[in-house]
Amino acid sequence: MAENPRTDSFLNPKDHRIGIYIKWPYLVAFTLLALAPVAMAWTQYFTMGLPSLPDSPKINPESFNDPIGFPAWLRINHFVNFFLMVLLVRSGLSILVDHPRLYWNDHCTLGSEWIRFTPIVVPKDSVWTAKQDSRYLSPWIGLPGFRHTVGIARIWHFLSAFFWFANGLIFVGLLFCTNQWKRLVPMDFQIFLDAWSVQVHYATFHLPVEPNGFYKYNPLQQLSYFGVVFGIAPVTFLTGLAMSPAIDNRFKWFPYLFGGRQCARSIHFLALLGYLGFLVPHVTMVIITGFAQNMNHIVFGTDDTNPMGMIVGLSAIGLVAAFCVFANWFSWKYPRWLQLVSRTIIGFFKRLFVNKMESVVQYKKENISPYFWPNGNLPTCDEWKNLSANNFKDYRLKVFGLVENPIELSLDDMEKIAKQDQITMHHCIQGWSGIAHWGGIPLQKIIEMVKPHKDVKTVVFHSYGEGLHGGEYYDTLTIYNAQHQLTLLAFEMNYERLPLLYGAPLRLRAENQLGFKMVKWIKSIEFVTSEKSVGKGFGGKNEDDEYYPMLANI
Ligand SMILES: Nc1nc2c(c(=O)[nH]1)N[C@H]1C(S)=C(S)[C@@H](COP(=O)(O)O)O[C@H]1N2
Ligand SMILES: [Mo]
Repeated sequence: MAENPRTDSFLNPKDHRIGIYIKWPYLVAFTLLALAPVAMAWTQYFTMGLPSLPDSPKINPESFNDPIGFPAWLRINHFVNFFLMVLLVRSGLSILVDHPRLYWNDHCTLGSEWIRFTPIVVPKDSVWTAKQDSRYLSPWIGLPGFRHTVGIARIWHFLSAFFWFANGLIFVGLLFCTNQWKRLVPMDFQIFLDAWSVQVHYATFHLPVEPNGFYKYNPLQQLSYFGVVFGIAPVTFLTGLAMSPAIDNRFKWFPYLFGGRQCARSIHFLALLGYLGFLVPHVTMVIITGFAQNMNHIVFGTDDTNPMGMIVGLSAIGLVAAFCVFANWFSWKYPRWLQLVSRTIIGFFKRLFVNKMESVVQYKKENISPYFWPNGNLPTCDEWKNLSANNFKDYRLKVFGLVENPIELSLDDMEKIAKQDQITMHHCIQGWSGIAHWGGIPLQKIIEMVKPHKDVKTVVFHSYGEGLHGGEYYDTLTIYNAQHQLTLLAFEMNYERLPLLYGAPLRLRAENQLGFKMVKWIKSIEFVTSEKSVGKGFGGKNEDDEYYPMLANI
């Protein structure tokens, strides 16, 4: 199980240069947005002077009705949140650079990205696959780092997202079960005006007299905490869900709450910038407004200047850093364990919500993407080349395994049996999407013809092509997913015979799954009782080698 992440086959692609290239209108817009509150503050300061602030009366704890100090649950919750956010950000960055481009359109058309994290401008006249385009980060930044695979990064991201969400629910729940909500929720309009006055002070380098955060936050502080908890956090969660193929192809409106699947991905990234934009001033203020006392507030729940809060707090941050080192090491050494742990924990969540979602969403002809990213390597075997030389006239799809009636079908046979057309959105695990028309035979028709045995649970799709690290590309569907209405063996794309690059003669479409399940260049289909008997037994070439999930619906 031990594998060396530095070996060549894992440093894929070899060229993994990173850079940040943002289109200038966006750079200008973001800069203006960031500078506007500063410029407005200076203007006000020069024209009207410093605004007055509400005074912070000396608080007498005996007669104080609002929350006093920070109870243990809140302090623990704050630390758990910090720990999980570190994992989320590090794994999230690894996922981001697996398709290092962000768009505001569903199609991911070449050149339409508003920001890219790669120096590479994709050539328009030669094949450039999404896998070639992927990047990976240094382990100082990314989790796991080095290995290009998005599989492990997603495992960390989803595991931490799962606990982060639970932690967030507990936080908000207890906030309202106690009187702690009074610290955060704005109760009158005056607080917005006061927050602005505080901003004028900060932006012009005037530190106002701070209230003691043990009893009360300053207005700007309160609003920014409120914005993070009740604004950015839910947006992060929802835009994360809006990238799921099962959810998007079940509820069309959902990703369009954010403008579509790629907008959701862009907003998910902007939310990260939002957190960082909060974190930097937050930590700065904690340090400059009385570091020792502030640390005691959040570490021990006490209100004094004893250095113990600093010592224990900084040690806890050290522990988080140590865990990051451990997480990278564990990811390289025992990726299979991670895959199995995430199957159990994330599998539980998926069983509750997404596993039974059947795709229904279809698009119109005018929605078809002008460009569709390709993935995978064209088959190199003679068998496929010979078939291709003859336009696949001699191609016979072999359907075998635990079935009553094994069959072989030519493309013409399939077309005569049944032809279904669908225009659907494809979701690649790397992050890109695209809309295309697919024409082919519903898999259900073939299942009816071959009559699988009662104990068949899994359908295997064998390809003429090879995986990234060599060996037959294959994948599996559960018999349940194989019978969906939109599960199709496609021999047409965009109203023409399936092009070679996109999987000729035959490819799978399973719209509630991620792209890697949709085997191209299909050679044969096998019915088995369990995925364990095929390949390394994890349900597909990518599941075997890249630790991808077997049920790929988020
Ligand atoms: N045989 C084979 N099928 C494959 C792959 C591959 O590498 N080999 N890549 C998968 C992945 S990761 C995706 S996203 C889709 C891409 O399909 P496209 O090339 O039509 O965009 O094909 C899937 N099917
Ligand atoms: Mo993919």
